[in-house]
Amino acid sequence: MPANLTPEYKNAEAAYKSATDPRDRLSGLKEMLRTIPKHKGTEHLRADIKTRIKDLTDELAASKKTGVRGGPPTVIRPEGAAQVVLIGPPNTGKSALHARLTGSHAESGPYPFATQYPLPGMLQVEDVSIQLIDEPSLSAEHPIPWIGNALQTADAAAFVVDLSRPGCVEQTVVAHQILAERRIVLSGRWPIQGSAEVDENAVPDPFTTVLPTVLIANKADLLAEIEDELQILEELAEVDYPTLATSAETGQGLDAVGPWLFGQLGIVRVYTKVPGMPPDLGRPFTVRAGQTVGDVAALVHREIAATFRYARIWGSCSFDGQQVGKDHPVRDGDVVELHT
Ligand SMILES: Nc1nc2c(ncn2[C@@H]2O[C@H](COP(=O)(O)OP(=O)(O)OP(=O)(O)O)[C@@H](O)[C@H]2O)c(=O)[nH]1
Ligand SMILES: [Mg+2]
Repeated sequence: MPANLTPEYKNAEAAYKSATDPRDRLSGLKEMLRTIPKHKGTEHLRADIKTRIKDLTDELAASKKTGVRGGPPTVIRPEGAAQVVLIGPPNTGKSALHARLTGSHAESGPYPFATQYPLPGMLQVEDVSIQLIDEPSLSAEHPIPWIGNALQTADAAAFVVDLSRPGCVEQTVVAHQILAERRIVLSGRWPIQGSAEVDENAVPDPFTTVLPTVLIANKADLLAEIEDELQILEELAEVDYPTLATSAETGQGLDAVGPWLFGQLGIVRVYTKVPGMPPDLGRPFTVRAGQTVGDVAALVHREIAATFRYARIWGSCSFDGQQVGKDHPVRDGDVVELHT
């Protein structure tokens, strides 16, 4: 049945999805409930929203009672060109990878559950940074109540496995079950391949988070070759993600991770310039493949986006300095001069 959701509801849903503070999320949910059309087609969705409101209200009340909730934050504010979470079974080398890739001091040890809270770090790829977050392991023995929330802000996931370990398949299955319970769905499809077909009439599920996922076969130094083990994992655990082989121990494959993520996320760098001045090649603004001059303007300043008239662009156009409108898609490396 078509959901016939109104723009008002869609705005409320977008606000909820982009909010990281629990109180903002709660107001987003309440607004969703207020604006959702009430008919048979939205019955399940309304029930879901009500459950989420109740859960979040309880959670907020509990944290008030105990004062500030103890421990470091569990939701990390996105920074840089994209946020990618390192997840997976225990002891696969997520923290070791995080330390090698971002220069963090992520605690890594020959025992499981060394990581208790998310740890952010920045992975530098040329002149952009991708935020990598080291997460606690996903396992039945050590449930993490907040993990579903923590993954909501991510743009993508790196699912780290240790193929040399006998329990790898089972642990991978369990980790996926834990994610499914939290309605986190991992997908082998990345933004650069274009977004999946969306059925306009289908009832959307704002509480399911789909994360493009790369399988990182870490500890590659412990296996002569990974192909057979990988095939077994793919078949038995029913996973089908693009795969990168790495070793946090020897450094094998680590240089490929950043450029791979940059490409598959469809990160597009745009440099801005002021009329009559050379471009600012210091720090690019980043958008995603398919985004436009208008999206860049919105990143630069809300005011500029609101009063935008035209842009001059160097790079993706047929001639340098060509005048374009806000719907012109930008390409990696473009220089844009915004006129208001
Ligand atoms: N041989 C080898 N050992 C590794 C590699 N990566 C990590 N290790 C070792 O594996 C053990 C676990 O590494 P961690 O980085 O703590 O793994 P984790 O996935 O973060 O594990 P938890 O957060 O504790 O669940 C440590 O003893 C690391 O030194 C690798 O590529 N090769
Ligand atoms: Mg760890």
